[in-house]
Amino acid sequence: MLSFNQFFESEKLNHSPIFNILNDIKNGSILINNILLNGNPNDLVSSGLKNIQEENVQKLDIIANNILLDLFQKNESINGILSEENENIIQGNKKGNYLIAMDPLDGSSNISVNIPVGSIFSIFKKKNSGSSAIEEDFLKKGKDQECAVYILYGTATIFVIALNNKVHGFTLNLEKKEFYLTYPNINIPENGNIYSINEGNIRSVEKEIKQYVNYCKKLNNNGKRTHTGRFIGSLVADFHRNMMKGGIFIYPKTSDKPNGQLRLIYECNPIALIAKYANAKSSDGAQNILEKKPKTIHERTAFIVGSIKMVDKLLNFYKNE
Ligand code: AFP
Repeated sequence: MLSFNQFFESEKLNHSPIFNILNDIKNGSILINNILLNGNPNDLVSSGLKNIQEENVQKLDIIANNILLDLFQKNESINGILSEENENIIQGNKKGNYLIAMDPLDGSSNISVNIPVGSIFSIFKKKNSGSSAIEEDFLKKGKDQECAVYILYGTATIFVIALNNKVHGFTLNLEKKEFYLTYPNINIPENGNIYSINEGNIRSVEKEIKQYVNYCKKLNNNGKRTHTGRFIGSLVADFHRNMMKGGIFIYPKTSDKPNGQLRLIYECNPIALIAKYANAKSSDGAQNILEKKPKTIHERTAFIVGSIKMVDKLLNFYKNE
């Protein structure tokens, strides 16, 4: 089984700036994983602070953010960083020509109850190097991403990457402190039977979402369910399960969150790129996620992602007005 380094050697990418960035992400995730595994859960939660989206900040959110920012700011290829935890963009090396947008610890409200969390990264090129990063540099369509990564800190720790039209998964060997290629060329089944949505919101979502959820609840001729509902509340974990088994994840607009809950640039775009390279599909109900041009760096969006046939089935409800 190829190690992380051997894989990039085999792809002849081991001397590329992108490899150095991925290596930083890998090292950062190993440090975060160590804290998650060895920390006292009570020390990891609730800093008493709110982030710029007015959400409670768990202590590990801050720790994870600092670990990653520290690594990225030492990387000469990285010009600027956008993080869920920081209102403004963080400067890197003026001469670098890469930008990173990240959610350092997604699903962090789950930490105290021992449920999987994740880190999400979007990596893309800056138009012109030699100048400091500005917000405008980050307002790119998701299709312009060079590479996307998430790490799932679950029963095992898995590093999933979308690069050069392919998706690969690496599993962390804790003894060797190294990731190994365990899931080469991941393809999301074109159909599945898992639907993931927070049904607590069902009364405040668009009628098309209600129609789709009702469709998922239909029984077959033998009176058995046709679909199964699964919602962890950690995007990375919900998406990963659906990617491996076939399914759809939906976080729609709700009446109290008219733009949806999830952030376009550093949550939805990287997951959408991974979905695309694994032959799946994403949308906000009206538009492909990867075609959306963000207007602000912390913009939210409705998010539908998963097996092609399931996403198409849902989108058909929008077409049949
Ligand atoms: P936290 O990072 O605050 O736990 O939020 C997680 C998340 O951004 C995403 O991972 C989940 O899919 C979604 O929010 C869950 O939101 P609801 O609690 O509204 O269902």
